[in-house]
Amino acid sequence: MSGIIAQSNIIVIIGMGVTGRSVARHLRARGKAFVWLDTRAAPPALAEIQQEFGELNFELGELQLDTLMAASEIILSPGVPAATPALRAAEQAGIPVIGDIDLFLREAKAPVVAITGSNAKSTVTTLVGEMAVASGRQVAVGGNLGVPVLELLQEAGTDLYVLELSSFQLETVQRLNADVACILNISEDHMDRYDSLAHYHRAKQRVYYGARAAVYNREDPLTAPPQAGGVKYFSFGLNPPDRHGFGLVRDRDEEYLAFEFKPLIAARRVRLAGRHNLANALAALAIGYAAGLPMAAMLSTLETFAGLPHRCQWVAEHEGVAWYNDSKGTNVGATLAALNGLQPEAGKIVLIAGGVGKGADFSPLQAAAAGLRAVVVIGADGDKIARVFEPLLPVLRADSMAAAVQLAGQQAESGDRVLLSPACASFDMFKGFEDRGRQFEQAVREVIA
Ligand code: UMA
Ligand code: ADP
Repeated sequence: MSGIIAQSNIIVIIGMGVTGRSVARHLRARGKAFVWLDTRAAPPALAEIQQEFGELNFELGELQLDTLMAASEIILSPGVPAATPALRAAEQAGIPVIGDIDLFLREAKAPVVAITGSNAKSTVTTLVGEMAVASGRQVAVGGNLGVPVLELLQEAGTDLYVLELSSFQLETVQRLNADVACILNISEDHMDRYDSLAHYHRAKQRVYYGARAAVYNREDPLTAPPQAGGVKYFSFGLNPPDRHGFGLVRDRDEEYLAFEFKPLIAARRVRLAGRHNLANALAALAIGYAAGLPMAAMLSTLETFAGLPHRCQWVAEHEGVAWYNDSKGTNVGATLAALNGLQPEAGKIVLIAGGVGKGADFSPLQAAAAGLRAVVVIGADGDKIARVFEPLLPVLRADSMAAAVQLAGQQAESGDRVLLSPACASFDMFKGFEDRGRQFEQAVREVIA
């Protein structure tokens, strides 16, 4: 009898990445027993994990239904799809499949601001966090941008959580009940995991479930929240605002960020560069306003926040050519935003793109061709991007970042900009987007030396 009770209390953790480790620490601190699974035969962190956790009950490789069926609860890492057949079977048999976000919500004592979208999540999440700090709040910032949410519970005295959530994390959330929830934008991404844009969109929409206030992008209908009684709605967009809206207005020759037609701050005083970042600034204002942050502190943050590295970051200028690192541009929508954000004159940008395309359709990139002088492609899906531009522009192929930067430098003329914005993930050639961005910056330094 006692054996049966012990078995039914065992929690299964799936994934030995950053999330899985935070879940294991969380459960261990609460004296809970767990079995730890990873679908890979040799997860890269296994040795470190064994050192940290000592004797471990773990299984590697294909998920075994018997193990899943013995669990009281399965805590799934975001990198493993909930649609995996063994997980589906366990769920259908009544075993809850949840993620680290649900575990976090069980213990979080402060209001949660939840931000998702295909692009600009990290920028807006960090900016809202900075606005909260400037407002004197005890804010904890984390989620998909790096610090797993369970680690945030250790920060004593927190009175506001600001979380970046990915569609993968939202898949397992039942009801988020955020104080403020926002979808920034939706464009195709992760098409190797979702069978359609509609499927991806459904995962993103879960951010609004149970929210007290919803913030959405007026110019992107897919971000619109479901209409529910009692929910407060706020919008943002680069067009003039309406009621409960943040947007841009013009007064004489000056453009302003505005709330309901009331100018708040001149656009040129926003430190972030590029029009796409004005949309991000407006989104952060709307989210902060919905969360009750004071306007003055939010506006002064916009004057000082310079953005995150690897997002349209200026790297150097040499012989009239400016070099930009947008390594975080990992899908087509991001690269289009970066190209438009730099407001190119015709034919004055050399683009470096390519990597792991995640099943994307690259043809929308053609819309930016007029602004480009040449394209240098790299990586596994570089050829797919080459085919989009080849009839229109010079396209060159490179097999390393150093070679790509060399070729781009040869193509660029004084007054041009060279932009690394790959529209792809990086794992074919680099450890991640940061590694890709650093290698780009290093290669630029060598080329201009
Ligand atoms: N994996 C397996 N089998 C397993 C477990 C993982 O093959 O059993 C693979 C996954 O397919 C993936 C990798 O291992 O390729 C890591 O997966 P994970 O779920 O263990 O990831 P974590 O290390 O826990 O990191 C996750 C987020 N990663 C993913 O969702 C893939 C991190 O976002 C996030 O910072 C972290 O949790 C903390 O919340 C990264 C990311 O790429 C930056 N996110 C995607 C994006 O932004 O587009 C969604
Ligand atoms: P995420 O966390 O969603 O990946 P980031 O803030 O890291 O978002 O930005 C990723 C990339 O998205 C940037 O490098 C840029 O190319 C692009 N981007 C930034 N702002 C926007 C926007 N408002 N709309 C579309 N793309 C954007």
